[in-house]
Amino acid sequence: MGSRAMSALTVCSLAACSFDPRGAEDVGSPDGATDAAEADGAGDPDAATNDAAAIDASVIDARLVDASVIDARLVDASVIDARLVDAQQIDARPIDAGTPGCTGYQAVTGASVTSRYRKVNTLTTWAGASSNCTSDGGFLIIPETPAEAVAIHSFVAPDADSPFYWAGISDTNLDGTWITVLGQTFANPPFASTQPNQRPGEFYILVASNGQFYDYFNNAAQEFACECVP
Ligand SMILES: [Ca+2]
Ligand SMILES: [Ca+2]
Ligand SMILES: [Ca+2]
Repeated sequence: MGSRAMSALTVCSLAACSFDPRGAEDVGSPDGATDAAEADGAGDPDAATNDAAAIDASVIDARLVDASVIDARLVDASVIDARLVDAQQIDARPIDAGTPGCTGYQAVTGASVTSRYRKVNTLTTWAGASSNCTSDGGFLIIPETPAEAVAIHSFVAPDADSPFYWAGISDTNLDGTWITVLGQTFANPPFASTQPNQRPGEFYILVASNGQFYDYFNNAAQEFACECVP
C-alpha cells in the first residue's frame, strides 16, 4: 500500500467517509447489500412491474386492433344500412306493382302498341267484365281507334251467336254522353248507322267485327277483353 492510499484510508477513518454520498446512502439503506443490484434493475420489483405494464400495453394494443375490427363491424353496419336502402327499393316495388306488370296480358297486332290485352271468352255482363279487368290492374278495353277496335275483335274472336265484345265505355249518367271506365269523355264514338238507339237501359258499348259501336244492355252476356298499360 502506497502512502497516498494509506492517506485516503486515514482520511476516511478520520471523517467516517462522510464525503462520499453513495457511501453515506449505503450506510443508511435498510437493504444496503442489494442496492448494487438495484442499480441494474435486476430483481427490482418496480422494474418488473414496468415490464408487465409494457406487456399490458401490448395487450391494449391488441385490443385496439380488436377495436378496429369493431370499426369494421361498424362498416358492416353501414352495409346493413345499405340493405335498408335496398329495403326501400323493395318498398318501391309495390308501387311498381301498382301497374301489375300486366301479367297475363299480351301485345295484340294492330291494336295500341303501348297497351297489352287479355281476352275472356266467357259470356259476362258489362259490369262483371269491368270488374274482372280491374281485379288485376287492367280495365275493360277502350278502343280509341278503329284499328284497335277491329284488332281486338279478332283477338277476342267472340262466338258467332253474339259476335260482339264489351268496350269500357258507357253513358249511365246521361244518355249520349259517353264516358270511359277511366273517367274520360269518349268523343265521337263510331256507332253503326242504326245506333245508338238509346232504348231505356242501353248504357254500354258493344263492338262489332268492323269496329262499329252499339249501345246495349248490361244484363246481356258477352265476351270481352281487358286492356293494360305497362
Ligand atoms: Ca285502348
Ligand atoms: Ca244510353
Ligand atoms: Ca242499341
